[in-house]
Amino acid sequence: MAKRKLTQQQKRRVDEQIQKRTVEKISSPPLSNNTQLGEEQTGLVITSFGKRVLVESETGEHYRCAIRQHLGKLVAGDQVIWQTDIEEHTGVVISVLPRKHELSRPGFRGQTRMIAANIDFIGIVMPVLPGIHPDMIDRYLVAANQLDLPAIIVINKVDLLSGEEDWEDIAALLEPYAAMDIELLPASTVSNAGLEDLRAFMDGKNSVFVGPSGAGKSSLINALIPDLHIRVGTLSDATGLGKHTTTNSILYHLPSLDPSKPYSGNLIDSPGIRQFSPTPCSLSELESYYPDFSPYLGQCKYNNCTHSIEPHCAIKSAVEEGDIAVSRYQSFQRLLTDFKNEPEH
Ligand SMILES: Nc1nc2c(ncn2[C@@H]2O[C@H](COP(=O)(O)OP(=O)(O)OP(=O)(O)O)[C@@H](O)[C@H]2O)c(=O)[nH]1
Ligand SMILES: [Mg+2]
Ligand SMILES: [Zn+2]
Repeated sequence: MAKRKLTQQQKRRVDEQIQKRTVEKISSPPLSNNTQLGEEQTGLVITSFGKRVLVESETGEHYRCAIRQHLGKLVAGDQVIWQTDIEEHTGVVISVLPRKHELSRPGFRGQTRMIAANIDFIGIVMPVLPGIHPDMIDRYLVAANQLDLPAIIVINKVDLLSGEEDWEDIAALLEPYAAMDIELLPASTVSNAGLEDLRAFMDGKNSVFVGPSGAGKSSLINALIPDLHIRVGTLSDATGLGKHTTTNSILYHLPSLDPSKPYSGNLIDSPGIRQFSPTPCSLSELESYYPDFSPYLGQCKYNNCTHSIEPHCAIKSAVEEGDIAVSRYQSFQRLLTDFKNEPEH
């Protein structure tokens, strides 16, 4: 978008808004002193907005909670200790239980943006239109490997495929994942294809859906959980891409398949992003996250081979022979370059 100069009137309005927010921040009530707070109890973070979180109590009620300053950022899936505050349905989070897993991505100015905590399964959602992005899939797979979490690839919007030929093109892109035994699940919220399998797959797990904006993550969750009405987005006419409808990660309970239990597993909806980056790591660590490279590792001429410009490289030969997919090789090289520009954490 072309840069526009703000008119004097617009500038004044922006200044007024900033001032209003600052006044709101300063005048928001301080945390009550301890005597007014209820008993300490455990809770589950449903979502976080700014400096507050929505916490679900053990009895299933929701409380808007402030967070003790030293705790840092919380995210959907966090287990916390909290106390009720005097105002109805408010509270204060006083500590966070150690996270089993946290999925995050680099944000602005070197900060980390949390996506979800305590998950045990990642659903990478990719739409057949505008297209499957192997590069993004590979980045999420590296993150899943870093966390030692299983991942599946949900190929959404298969109702938009017009015939066998369309599917053949997609199947070719997905070939490397099938060869690595990664579960591929074609789905559609229009024809309901694959939804039963997906639901069965996630039963009893704490899952997160990740993927580009407009992939249909929120739509899938609406389709999987009856009576849920999460806002879903429109797609840009020009590009067919989504418009970043979901802005915060939000946790939903999966209704139980067993009527004696209220729910069976949780599913976190996350905001679509343009490009995901796993945590930077060393060359050898990255190699270990590419299982399709493993038969060829240790066979290059140089033992610190980056498989890019070096002669007699076994990985490059395998790519030339068609034994390693070009897309996998390219995503590996892109990650190496990204990691070089951004040192290890
Ligand atoms: N044809 C078709 N359209 C779908 C399907 N699933 C979702 N859509 C449409 O895709 C658009 C985007 O869906 P969302 O569910 O908002 O996508 P999202 O991944 O949550 O996007 P963000 O929240 O921006 O990350 C909406 O217009 C949906 O109606 C599907 O299976 N088939
Ligand atoms: Mg969404
Ligand atoms: Zn090499």
